[in-house]
Amino acid sequence: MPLPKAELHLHIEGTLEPELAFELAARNGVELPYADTDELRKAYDFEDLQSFLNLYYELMAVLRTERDFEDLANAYLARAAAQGVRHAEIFFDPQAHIARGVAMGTVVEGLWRALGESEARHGVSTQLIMCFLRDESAGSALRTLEAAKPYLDRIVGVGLDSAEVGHPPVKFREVYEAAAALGLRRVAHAGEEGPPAYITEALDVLGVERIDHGLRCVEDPALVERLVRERVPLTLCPLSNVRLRTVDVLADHPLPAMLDAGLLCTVNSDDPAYFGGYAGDNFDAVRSALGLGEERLRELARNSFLASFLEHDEERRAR
Ligand code: ES4
Ligand code: ZN
Repeated sequence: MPLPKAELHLHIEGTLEPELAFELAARNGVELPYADTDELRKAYDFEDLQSFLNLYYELMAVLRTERDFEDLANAYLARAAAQGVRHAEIFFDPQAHIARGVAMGTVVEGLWRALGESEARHGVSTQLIMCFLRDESAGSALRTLEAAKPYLDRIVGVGLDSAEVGHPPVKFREVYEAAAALGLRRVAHAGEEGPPAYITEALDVLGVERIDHGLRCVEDPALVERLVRERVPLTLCPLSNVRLRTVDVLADHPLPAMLDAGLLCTVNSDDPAYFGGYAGDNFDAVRSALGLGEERLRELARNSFLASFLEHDEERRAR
C-alpha cells in the first residue's frame, strides 16, 4: 500500500499523457506534428524550463471541450488514487486556454465534472488553484481574475507559473492584492530557475502561504532560516528538477539537506506525464536515489497534509 499523501503541486495540463493527447486530437480534428506516441515521447528531452513549456503549450491544442477537461482530470485522479493520493490541490492555466479561444467556463466546468465526483469515484478530495502566467502581463492576469469571478466557489486560490526568470513576483502585486480581497488563498512558483530573492518577494509582496519549488532557497542561509522559522511549506518536485536540469541527477537533490535543516518540504509531481512519474513515483524515486528512510518518507507524507488547504478535521479523515 502506498503511503497516503496530498499532492500540492500538480498542473492538470501536465498530466496529458501522449495516448490521451492523440485520442483528443482525433476527437477534435486537431493535427499534431508528431506521427505517433513514440515520436511524441522522443520530444520529452528537455534542456530547461522553457524547452518544456514550449511542448506543454503546444499539446494543449487538443483540449477544446468540457469533456476533454473532464477526461483529462479523471485520468489524473485515477492514477493519483492508485499511488496513494487522498487529496489533490490542482493547478490550471486558464490564460493558455483563453488565448486559444477556449472559455474560462469550459475549463472550470469541465474540470469540475471530474472533481465534483472525485471523492466518491476515486477517494480523492480536490481543490482548484488558478495560475497566472508570469510571462504574460499583469493586466492579462487581472482580466483573468475578473473572468473567474463567476466560478470562485470552485477555486480555492491563485498561483503563479510559467517562465520565471525576468518575471519577478512584484509584477503581480496588484493581482494578488485583488485575489486576497476576494478571499482566495495565495501560492506562487519561486526559486525554481529564478533567484532566492524571488522567494522572499513572493512572501513579502504577494503574501503567499506556500512556495512552489523554492529549491534555490538553499543558496541563501538567511532565507532558509526564515522559511524554517515561519514554517513556510515548499512544494518540491524532484523528478521535474532532474528533467528540467535544475539538478544534474536525483542523487544530488538537496531534499535530504533541506529536511535536515528543518524546512517543511513536500514531494509532488508537477507535470507527471512529461517528467516520468506521479506522486508515488516521486516518493519512490527519492527513496531509492537519496536513501531516505521510512521515517523521512512518513514525514514527507505528513507534511503534505499539514501544508495543504484542508481544514484540520478533513486532514484527519484523509489520513
Ligand atoms: C511548470 Cl515545471 C513548471 N514551472 C513553471 N511553470 C509551469 N507550468 C507547468 N509546469
Ligand atoms: Zn509547477
